[in-house]
Amino acid sequence: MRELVAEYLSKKISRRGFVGGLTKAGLTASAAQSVLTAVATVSYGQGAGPQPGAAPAAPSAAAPAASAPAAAAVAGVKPFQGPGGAAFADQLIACGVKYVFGNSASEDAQFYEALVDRPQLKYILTPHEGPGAAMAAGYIKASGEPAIVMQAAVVGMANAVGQMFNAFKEQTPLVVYSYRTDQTRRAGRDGFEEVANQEQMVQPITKYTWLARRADMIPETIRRGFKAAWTPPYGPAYISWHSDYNDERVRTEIISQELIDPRMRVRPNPDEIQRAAKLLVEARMPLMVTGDEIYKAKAAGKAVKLAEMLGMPVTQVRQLYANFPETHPLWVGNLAGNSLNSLTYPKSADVIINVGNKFQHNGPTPIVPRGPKFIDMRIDHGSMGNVMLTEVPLVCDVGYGLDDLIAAVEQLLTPALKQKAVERAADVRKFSEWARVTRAQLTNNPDWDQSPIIADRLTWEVAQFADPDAIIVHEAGSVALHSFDFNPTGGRELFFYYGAHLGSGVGTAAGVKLARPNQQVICLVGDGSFIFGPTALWNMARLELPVITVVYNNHAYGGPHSRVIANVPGGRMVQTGQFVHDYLGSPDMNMAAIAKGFGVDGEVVESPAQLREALARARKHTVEGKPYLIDAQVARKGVAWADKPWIPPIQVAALRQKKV
Ligand SMILES: Cc1ncc(C[n+]2csc(CCOP(=O)(O)OP(=O)(O)O)c2C)c(N)n1
Ligand SMILES: [Mg+2]
Repeated sequence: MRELVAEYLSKKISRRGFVGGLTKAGLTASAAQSVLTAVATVSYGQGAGPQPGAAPAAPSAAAPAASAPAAAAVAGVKPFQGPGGAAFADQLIACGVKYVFGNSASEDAQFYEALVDRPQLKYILTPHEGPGAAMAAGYIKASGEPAIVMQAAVVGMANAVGQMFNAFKEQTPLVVYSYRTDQTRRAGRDGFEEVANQEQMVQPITKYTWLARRADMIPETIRRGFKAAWTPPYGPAYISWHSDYNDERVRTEIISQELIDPRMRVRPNPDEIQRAAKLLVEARMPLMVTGDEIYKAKAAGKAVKLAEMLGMPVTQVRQLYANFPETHPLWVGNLAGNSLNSLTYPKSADVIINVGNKFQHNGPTPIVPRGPKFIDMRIDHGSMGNVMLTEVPLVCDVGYGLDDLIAAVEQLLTPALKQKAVERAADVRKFSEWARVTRAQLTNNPDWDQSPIIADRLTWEVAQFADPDAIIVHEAGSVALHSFDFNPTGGRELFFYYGAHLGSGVGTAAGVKLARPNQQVICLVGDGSFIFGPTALWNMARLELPVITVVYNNHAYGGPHSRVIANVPGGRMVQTGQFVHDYLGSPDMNMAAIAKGFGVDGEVVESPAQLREALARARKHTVEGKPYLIDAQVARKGVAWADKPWIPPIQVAALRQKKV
């Protein structure tokens, strides 16, 4: 074999002759192919040109790769020669990817082939691209590690678009790939699965999209996708190439992602930090708004420290995560309205600091009202100054920003100012204790013991049941979350649905559990939301991801029901009870039966007592490594719900002439 290699390297024999010699020497065809790849890599590293007798030359295979320097080894840069699909796999490994979330794509054959000998890259087959992409996003969010979603051409991509939208809104670094079925020698002919400019379909909901123009550009395209997604502020990227590039033999470079990461972990401008610190210490009533950049930067402890130094109350505007401990005496609750003016307390903040919130404006009123001075600290500079006036902009990684601000405030705090902060903290505590007592009155609801269960009781029971460090994935429609006392500094964590393309909950929970196998994961999901994406249950069963899924099954789109009435109050719909858009009963869907079909045990519960027993069974299952689903029958609440809601009278039976 040594002679054979020497002959091949010195170009005495062709590639075909080399492989033939190896098989004659007793190697299997695939083993011979691996040896060829390994030897070819060496020869490329030595600066050898194209191989004589190589497979029929596609233009890019014959020409030396423009981007590939010939020699000198550089750490983290590996020369590569082989099929485009194998370059794809190697570059993913170099990007730090461990999991590929995919759906069957025949023309990725060379990629699948490459996986056989690359066990470090694990492929998770997801039977629908939507929940599959949600699973990838859940994994990325809970692990902080890169992953890729791949699917068949535009047909597969279209199913994942909803979750790409969620990733865009939630700023999740999700990288998605699908090939173009139209190959280079037939593109533009309106062929099978062809649509012009496929990558443009997702352009408005991605940070970066690109169609590679040559097979040897596959690794560079992947690197740019990951760089764009993982450079703060994070967001999804979409990469694509013609499917024949996966089969083409290429000479190119595989480069470690670290070597191209701009490492945008930015410290704030020191002058602005001084101005911010001065405003904060001199404030009569400062107020902090927290946001998801805190969770992403693991900086919740620092946010607590800054709040405590100043005796500053803390709130949050709609986000994905809980970014501040909800049991902390300075926590005054989430903002329910459209403006900080609508907080019950404090009523008169004169300095407001935002730490890492993107601010979802759902109304014409600016969330930060005109008047108070506004310090805006975040890396997502794009929306700064668009709606609200910014007195002090602090563009930075919020971890560094909080460090610097804490140090600057410390310098300025005199004993008198410290005393003021202590008094203010006592005032805030009075409010937060009152709010806690008020919230606890929830259990006095006259319907508390009712069957079907009221949503608040269901949430409360799950909160009593959940582990102290449980992760709650929440896609339970119009259900108001309470009683969990989330705490990002080591207690319970929240993964909410901010993007609101429904059908993400079950997939997200599966991905979160994959990333955090040692924490209890509970998925709270509305029946309508659940039915948009249950296929991830099958992944839970196959991968033994012991998630507890609780479906709030009111057999309805309860939220849309109430919102339609709010939009057309007292109209014909309310008068007649004819709502076409909201009732999912008759027949009632049985989510436990659906779960069984995916290999997940479960049960339907009607009463609070049954619920407790079901939760105990759920725990038993998860301890044994099995997922479990509880289909909780929940009361329909809101105005104008009939006991038996009206259904549009579309009677096909009357049209049926034949018994077929
Ligand atoms: C993919 C998708 N389709 C439609 C909607 C519109 N939508 C918003 S809430 C909702 C109903 C959710 O129902 P369910 O999960 O049962 O919660 P409930 O309103 O009953 O509390 C729908 C259909 C959406 N957000 N996403
Ligand atoms: Mg519902």
